[in-house]
Amino acid sequence: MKKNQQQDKSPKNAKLEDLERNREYSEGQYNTTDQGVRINDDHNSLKAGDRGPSLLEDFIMREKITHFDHERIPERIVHARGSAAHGYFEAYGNVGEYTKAGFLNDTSIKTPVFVRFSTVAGFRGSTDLARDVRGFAVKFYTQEGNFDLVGNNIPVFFIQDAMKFPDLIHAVKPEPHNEIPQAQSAHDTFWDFISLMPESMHMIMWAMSDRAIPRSLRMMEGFGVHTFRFVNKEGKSTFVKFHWKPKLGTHSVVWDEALKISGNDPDFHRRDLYDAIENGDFPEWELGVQLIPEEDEHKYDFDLLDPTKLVPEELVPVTKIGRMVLNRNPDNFFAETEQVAFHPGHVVPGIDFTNDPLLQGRLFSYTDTQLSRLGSPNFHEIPINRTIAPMHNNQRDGHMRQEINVGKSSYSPNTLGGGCPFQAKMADGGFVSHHERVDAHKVRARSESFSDHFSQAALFYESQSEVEQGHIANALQFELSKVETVDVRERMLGMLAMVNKDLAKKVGEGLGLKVPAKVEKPLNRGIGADADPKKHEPKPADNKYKPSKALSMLHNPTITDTIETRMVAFICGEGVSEDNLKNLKKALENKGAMAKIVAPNAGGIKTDKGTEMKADFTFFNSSSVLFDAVYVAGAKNIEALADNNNVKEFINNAYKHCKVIGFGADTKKVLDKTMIDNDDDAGVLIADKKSGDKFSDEFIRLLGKHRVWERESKL
Ligand code: HDD
Repeated sequence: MKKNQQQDKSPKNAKLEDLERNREYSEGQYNTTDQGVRINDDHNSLKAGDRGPSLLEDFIMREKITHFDHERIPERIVHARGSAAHGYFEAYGNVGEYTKAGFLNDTSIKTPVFVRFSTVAGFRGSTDLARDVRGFAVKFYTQEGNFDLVGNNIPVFFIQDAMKFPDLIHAVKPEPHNEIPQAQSAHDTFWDFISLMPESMHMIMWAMSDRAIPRSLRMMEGFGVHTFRFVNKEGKSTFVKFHWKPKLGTHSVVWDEALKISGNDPDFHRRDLYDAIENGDFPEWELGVQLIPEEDEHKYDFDLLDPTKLVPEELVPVTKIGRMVLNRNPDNFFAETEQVAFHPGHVVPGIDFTNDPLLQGRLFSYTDTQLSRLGSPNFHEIPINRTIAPMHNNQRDGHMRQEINVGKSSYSPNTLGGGCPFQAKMADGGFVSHHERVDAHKVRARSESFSDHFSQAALFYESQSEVEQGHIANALQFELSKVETVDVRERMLGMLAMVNKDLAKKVGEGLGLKVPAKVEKPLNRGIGADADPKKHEPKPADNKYKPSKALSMLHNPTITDTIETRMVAFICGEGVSEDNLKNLKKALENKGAMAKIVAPNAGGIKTDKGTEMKADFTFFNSSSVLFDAVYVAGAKNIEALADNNNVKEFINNAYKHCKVIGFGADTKKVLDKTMIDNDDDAGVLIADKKSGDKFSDEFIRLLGKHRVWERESKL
């Protein structure tokens, strides 16, 4: 059995079983052509003499090269860079009153899932640590058909109407004349567009926060973004917002670290997810919902249909309704991660749409894009996309059709096929769209109820801790400093001032610009030809919301102190004291963290007691940005270790990035050569022979806090 197959600990996963019929195992097999003919040599082409021309009749060479020539398909227009995993979802069975969806009610089923995380703007080969929104797309293979929850790690979006999506993406993608910059929003066209789109301001606060540089895909929240509907057996609908809450907490890196990770390991997030699953550290999330009765649709001072708004958790709490575990890596990146096709319009009975104009446009876009990306309307037959529910209809033919439909009728009504396939009544599980009454004129206009663009932006900013607010200001300074057009920078300062004057001032200082006294008008661009501009002029944020703890990663009440799966670099030289090593290593491992030996060279080291230790990393091929904390375990020649420039840089970076740094007994000489100038510095721990468990306990406590933020103001 292959290792991957052992990863799936759930007793039965119907989707993995379904995929088995397409898996190909070459072990112990002959190499053949695509036609199954055994090949005796595919190293040499067939030639007229060993120095002569190649022969056209060489079907083996022709086939091999032709296939190679056509290996690539278009990458996704957005979310091109992604990583995915298989797993399962288990319902808690507490939402029957609101939805009839079987997979959310039947607690005896483990519904298979395939989850793809992504960045938005970068190309397929771009770095994982780009400052960007992360896609969080979940395909549930339910017994009633596929349900796709195609969300992000941020609960709101840049724009209110899908019609603006091509403009947004054209603005953020590399500029068309020189295709620069890759996977970055820090350039003129993006900020030109944003500075003219007040509706984007709430999302901008999130996108400039540390949420856009996660520590791990396993440590991100996920959101369905739009308001959807639950529909129960009686046909009663309830508005619903979906949330994913990670078991490991929500954590991020800092910007300087993100830049350095991009150089050290552009696959940092992909590797982290893959390795965690290989190691049996299966990432887990709880699915939560905010439920809003239909009668309360107009109760709030924001519109539930506006995707630039969230429903504060203080107003409507999140109820946990199930959990998702990812426990198996894909066998083949292309076949699974690349070919998976998500669609917000893939819903099952019990879940329905609302009139959110962003959602409505998405319902068109996702099938359409697969037609050019995957090449045919038969993309649903690709193994990773096909449902595990029975599938019968009168759709026929098309490129690469796999299904062999038997019988002579492919139309309805028919008598020749016995009237099959039948229409399913609601009682038989047929999908019936929610009977919403719609009575209106056709207009091209934005609803007036969508026009408060700044209050929730202010709510987000003001809910952050001081540290997080500082990071938002720094991010905006960085991004806008890369914008060459001064007018755009100024327009952005005006827009930020509508959110929070202090923030605008701080950003302005970094840019050497004063916040303009007057905001450039109009602020009601894009409201639509049929709308009345007077009713759409947005006002500055009016602080009508109370700060919300749930919006801050540092204040979040669900924050956890776990150190599970955290990586600690143990800096060790030849002859390192085994006593220095083993206590902390054992204590960390007992709590589920990992100690990684970073040694002078790849050959490893011998301890003072002669034990040979394998090097996981070297001073030369790694950097502290790849770890959560650093422990200087020592070396026999402590002076040489202290004088090693790579070691100094390793520690200095960990210090700058507010990580816990521990020094083992007799290693203080190393500290003295670093930028740490005060031994009592927060998060710098120095052991002596008597420290014992106290040192490990404190190290673990601080690691559980993720970062030592007190240090940042000093830096
Ligand atoms: Fe989208 C992909 C999430 C608005 C058009 N989108 C895509 C993916 C995610 C999202 C996670 C990657 C799926 C995967 O892993 O394959 N998109 C969102 C969210 C949005 C959103 C949370 C707002 C709430 N998207 C949006 C709009 C449009 C699109 C308004 C078009 C009008 N999105 C697409 C697309 C993509 C896509 C072009 C590219 C690849 C694909 O669909 O399959 O159709």
